[in-house]
Amino acid sequence: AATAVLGTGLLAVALLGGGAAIAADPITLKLGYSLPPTSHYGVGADAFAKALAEKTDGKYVVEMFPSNALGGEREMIEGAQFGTIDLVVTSTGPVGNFVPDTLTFDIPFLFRDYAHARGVLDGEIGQAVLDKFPERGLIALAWGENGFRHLTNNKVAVTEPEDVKGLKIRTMQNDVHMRAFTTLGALPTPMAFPEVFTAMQQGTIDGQENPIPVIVSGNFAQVQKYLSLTGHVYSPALFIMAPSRWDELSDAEKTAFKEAAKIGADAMRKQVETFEADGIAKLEAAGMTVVEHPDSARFAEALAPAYAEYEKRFDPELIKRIRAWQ
Ligand code: EAX
Repeated sequence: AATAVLGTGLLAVALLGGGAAIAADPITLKLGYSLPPTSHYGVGADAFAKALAEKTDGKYVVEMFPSNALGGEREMIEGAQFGTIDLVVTSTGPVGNFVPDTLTFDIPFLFRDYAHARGVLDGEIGQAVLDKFPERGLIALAWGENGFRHLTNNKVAVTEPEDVKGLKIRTMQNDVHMRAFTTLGALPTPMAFPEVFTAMQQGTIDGQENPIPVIVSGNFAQVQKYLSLTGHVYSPALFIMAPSRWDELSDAEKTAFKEAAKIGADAMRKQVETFEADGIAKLEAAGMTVVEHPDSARFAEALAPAYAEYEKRFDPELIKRIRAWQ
C-alpha cells in the first residue's frame, strides 16, 4: 500500500508541475481510451486530469489507460456501468447501444462543419442528450470530439458513391452508420476498434472510415493506400463516468468534474484542429493517395433511402432543428 500511495503522489506531482497542493491520501481514478497518448483523446484526457487535480486540490489523481489497454470502446462503457472503470473517453460509435438518444448525432451529413457540430453539442440540444445518460446507468460529463470521418481503403480511389459498391468496410458497432454503408452498396463489417489495424493488414476488410486524427495517430497509412475526404459523418466524443463513482461526489466535486471535462474537451478539439491542419500532408508523405474532393453531394443523394428511415426512427423535428442551427 505504501508504494501505491507513493506512486500516485509522484503522478500528481508530474501532472501539476509541482505547483498545487497534493492531498495526503489521493483517490486514483482509472481512465481508459482507444488511441495512443499523443492522440486528441490523450491530449484531452491529460488536460482533464490536470484541471481536476487543480480544482480538487489534488484529491483525485487520474491514471491513464490509453491504446485500448482496458478493451474496446463498448467494453469500456460496460466497465463504467459496472463501476470497474471510473472514466472513459470514447467516440459515440457504440454509445447508441446504451443511450439511443446519441444516435441522432450519428446521421451522415447532419453537420456542415466543426462550428455547427460544436455549437449544437454545446447548446441545449447537446445538453438534453447528456441528461439522458443517468437513466441508462451512465454519467456523461461533457462532449469531446473525434472529428469528421473519411473513408480509407486498399482497392480504389473513391470519388463517387458507385466506387464504394462491394467494398468490405469496417464500421463502428453503430447501426446508423451500418445502414448508411449498406445503402451505398458497401459490405459493412461492424468491428471493435482494437481489431481494425490487423484486419486491414490481413485483408479481411478492404477499408474503414475514421477522422484524420485517428488515421494519423493509428498509423493507418501503413496498411491503407487510398484516402477519400468524404467527411460523411461527424464523430463526437464523450467523457463518460461510472455512476458508482459519481454518486460518491459532493455537489462541489460534481461541478469540478464537469468543469474539468469541459477543459479536457476544449483541449481535445484544439488537438483535432492541429491534426486536421497537417494530417493530410503527413498521410500523403506516408504514401497514401488522397482524393481531396470526392462528390459529397452525390454521396448525400445516394443516402436518400437511409434518410427516409432515420426520419421514421428519430424525431424529424429534432433533425430539422439540428440542420437549421446557425
Ligand atoms: O474513438 O472505433 C472507431 O473507429 C473510433 O472512431 C476510434 O476508436 C476513436
